[in-house]
Amino acid sequence: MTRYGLYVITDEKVSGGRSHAEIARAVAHAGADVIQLRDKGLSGEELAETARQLRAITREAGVLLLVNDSLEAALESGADGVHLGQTDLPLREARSMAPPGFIIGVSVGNAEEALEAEEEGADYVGLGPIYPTGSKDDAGPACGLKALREVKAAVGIPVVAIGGITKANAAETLRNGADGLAVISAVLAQPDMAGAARELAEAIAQARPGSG
Ligand code: TZP
Ligand code: MG
Repeated sequence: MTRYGLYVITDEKVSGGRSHAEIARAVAHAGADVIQLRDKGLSGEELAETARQLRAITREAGVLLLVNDSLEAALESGADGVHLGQTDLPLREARSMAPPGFIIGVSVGNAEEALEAEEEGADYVGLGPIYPTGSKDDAGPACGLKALREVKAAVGIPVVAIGGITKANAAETLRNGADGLAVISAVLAQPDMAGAARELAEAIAQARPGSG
């Protein structure tokens, strides 16, 4: 099964201007299992071009590349998959346009949405914000660990937790059902992004010994 362990989302504002490619280069060999390219300010062509750069970096490192929002940019760049929100392209439509094995993740806010995503063919769900976050203006209130346990109990596909995750709460988040931890500021807001990624990857490995 795909391993979502440490899932790093790129954001050039939170990184203090360091580019998507710089972020990817820093974390690709520092324990990231997945890199998601996320930039709501780029045009479709700019997003596809940036995704192509990240494809080269992630392929060489053996890291999964997902593109946020845009199935087109994901397909054009040869990314491993796409991450869709509740208001993006409907999952069934995306699935019908994607090649076999293409990963589709969906953001959910509760168990009901998670179940629906699973039934429609999502490969994983992203649940959040688990904790308060400053990295997404419209993230809404934190849903907490109870919602994480409920989502984990509702679906059989992997659950990626997002929002306010740090090395301090990583173990607790995994204990409450997360299969992967998606982070922005815990890695990108640090001067040493590679070091921060390594510390998080280590926290994840320690919290689930033997889980590969
Ligand atoms: N979706 C829900 S919370 C969030 C996104 C993209 C932001 C997560 O950023 P951080 O800095 O890891 O809290
Ligand atoms: Mg989206």
